[in-house]
Amino acid sequence: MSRIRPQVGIIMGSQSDWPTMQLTADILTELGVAFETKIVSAHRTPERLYSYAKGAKAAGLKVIVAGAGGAAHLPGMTASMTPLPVLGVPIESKALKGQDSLYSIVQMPAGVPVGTLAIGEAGAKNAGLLAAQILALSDAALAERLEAWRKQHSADVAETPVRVS
Ligand code: RP5
Repeated sequence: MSRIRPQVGIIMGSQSDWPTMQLTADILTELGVAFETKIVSAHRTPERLYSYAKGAKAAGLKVIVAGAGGAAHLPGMTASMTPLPVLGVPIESKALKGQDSLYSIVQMPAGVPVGTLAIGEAGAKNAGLLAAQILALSDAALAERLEAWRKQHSADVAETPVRVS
């Protein structure tokens, strides 16, 4: 059986990040984009991070989505070791509600960019969409699927609010 080569690498600092990062995986599945998922911690598994980031381009990946919480060094450290675009998802932490994660990811020094998304679920979902949009620049079929997704997304918004109580 032939396996489709993943184009997006979804990495996260911990198993506890998966419920959030699953939303990135879900949107990529919906759009028919091949991806892989790995737990790679900047602090607990630095060697794994080094070999993943250094080998990502040669492995055929085009975009990396990195989710991390707290002292969230994973997206930035990954970006420092790969020429691929890195999208960072700040995980909503318990202590500081993800503000720590956001500030850790967004304040990169000039020269090492990380495309930082919103805290939590919205960020994870948008990271999947943004990764797909990057890939769609050189994939007409994916661009069409994205356009259809957006049309459906708009069509799903009701014009009149419904009373809930
Ligand atoms: C970070 O520490 C992870 O990205 C996670 O968001 C956070 C907490 O990790 P666990 O203690 O739940 O494994 O490295």
